[in-house]
Amino acid sequence: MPQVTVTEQLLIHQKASPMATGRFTRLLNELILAAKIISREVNKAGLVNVLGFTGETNIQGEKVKKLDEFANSVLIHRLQRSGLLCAMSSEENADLIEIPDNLKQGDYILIFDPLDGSSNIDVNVSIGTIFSILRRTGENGPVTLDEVLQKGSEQVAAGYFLYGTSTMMVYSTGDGVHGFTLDPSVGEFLLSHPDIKIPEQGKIYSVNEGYWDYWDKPTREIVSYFKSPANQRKKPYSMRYIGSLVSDFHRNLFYGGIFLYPRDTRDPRLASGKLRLLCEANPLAFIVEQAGGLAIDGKNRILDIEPHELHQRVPLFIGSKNDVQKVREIYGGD
Ligand code: P6P
Repeated sequence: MPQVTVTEQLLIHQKASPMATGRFTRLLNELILAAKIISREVNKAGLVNVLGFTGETNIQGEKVKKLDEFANSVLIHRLQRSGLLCAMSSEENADLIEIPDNLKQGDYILIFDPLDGSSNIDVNVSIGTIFSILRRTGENGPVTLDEVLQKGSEQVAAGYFLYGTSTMMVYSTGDGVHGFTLDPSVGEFLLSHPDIKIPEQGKIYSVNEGYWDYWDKPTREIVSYFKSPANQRKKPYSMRYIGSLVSDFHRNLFYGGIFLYPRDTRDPRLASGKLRLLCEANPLAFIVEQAGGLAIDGKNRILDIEPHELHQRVPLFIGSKNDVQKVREIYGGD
């Protein structure tokens, strides 16, 4: 059976959209090229001097690893010159990344985490690039921050690249979720997982139980629920936690389950949790809902949250519908 490349898939989607101009297709192709460049570096990280730290820290107060910096600069350099964006926001950059005046502007806004899970880089654990695409709300001229601070439900597309045992691209444009696997021998992403659906009920929960003492009572009740075989289930869930959001999310997307990153009291900056709304929670929430799952902050749908700042953090409960509903029930949501 002839393999479908992601480029062919994008063209099929473009032909099906009467208003399509081809700009969106070109934007995703630029992202794909950037991901191939990042994948090449990630896959030889152990062999060249890209491991270790640059010595700087990013807006999140996290030590920046050389591959983080490399991935961030590849994405910014390529996408700034695409002529398709009017602004970008990266998890690594404090402020909005504008398009220099000497470069052509477009109508799209790209928000990304260049290399999520980077704390795992030096030990060969899967990491990934997460992206979210919005359309500007204003007509033209300099982009305002308000145009970027849109609810996740406004995303025109979202997805991630996973640099693991193979490099995968999983994305949605609002018409289901599709997975592509990079065939390095031809340098193409080939359709490997069409129309992905997450099981309604999982058997895995993913949370860093090391923070138990910092959680409030309902959060402990939630985690205890998934640990206990007594709750109308034959056996307890399995706990799987890689410490790389993209990897934990990707496994649960296929096997079913729930990923939890609750707020905790160990650090005032984490009062709303550790994960970022715009570049992590929103894109993955878009994907999981398209795959039949749910994503909430404990009570509210992630995609309904009105952002008020670029690096806003949010508690995240994401995965199989029935498991996330259980979280909402215990937190007292509707
Ligand atoms: P913790 C990686 O730094 C990250 O942002 C996510 O990829 C991951 O899920 C989370 O942090 C892990 O955080 O506090 O459990 O180490």
